[in-house]
Amino acid sequence: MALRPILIAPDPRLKQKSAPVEGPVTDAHRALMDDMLETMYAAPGIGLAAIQVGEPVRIIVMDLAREGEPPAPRYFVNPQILWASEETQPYEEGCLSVPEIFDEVERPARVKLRYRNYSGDEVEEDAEGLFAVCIQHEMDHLEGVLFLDHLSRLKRESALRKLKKAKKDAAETLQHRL
Ligand code: K1U
Ligand code: ZN
Repeated sequence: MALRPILIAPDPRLKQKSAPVEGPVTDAHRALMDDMLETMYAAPGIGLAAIQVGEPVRIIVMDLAREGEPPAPRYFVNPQILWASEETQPYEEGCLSVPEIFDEVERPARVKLRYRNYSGDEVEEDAEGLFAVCIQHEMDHLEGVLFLDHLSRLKRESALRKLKKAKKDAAETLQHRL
């Protein structure tokens, strides 16, 4: 297992659409999922899409266990939303690729999913609450969409300015140290 660097917006790779896993789920896919999970736990976060570590494939990892609960890793290969409720719910979202920015996004409250798991078995499952929020956020990453894209233009542009400044400051700090 290895920690992988997480891409930070506005990295253009985060805007690309990820390709489906063709054929069976292999040991190479499982090695990527293991790396992603380790990277997500270290961040720390509750979800991660493969494109956030630079791999444009339709793979997501997640762990929604609360503090003090045993780890509950989950793996989603080629996830699809089969149904979404008309009812929506707001949630204050964050993103490991958009550090230190949080804002409310409104999404369907419940979704029905189909995906393949770590073993490659096909699973159908209903999601609600934080699970529904997180899987929709992560599936947006597979389409090259960030939670910022759900916000008003004003909020999105202000967030992107903040991110660009933080990147510039970090590069300057690094240069002063060399
Ligand atoms: O970058 C990501 O896609 C992961 C993101 C997932 C997410 C969070 C909240 C709403 C929707 C999707 C995160 O994990 S951000 C960090 C976070 O939420 C968290 C970190 C530590 C403890 C608890 C939560
Ligand atoms: Zn995210």
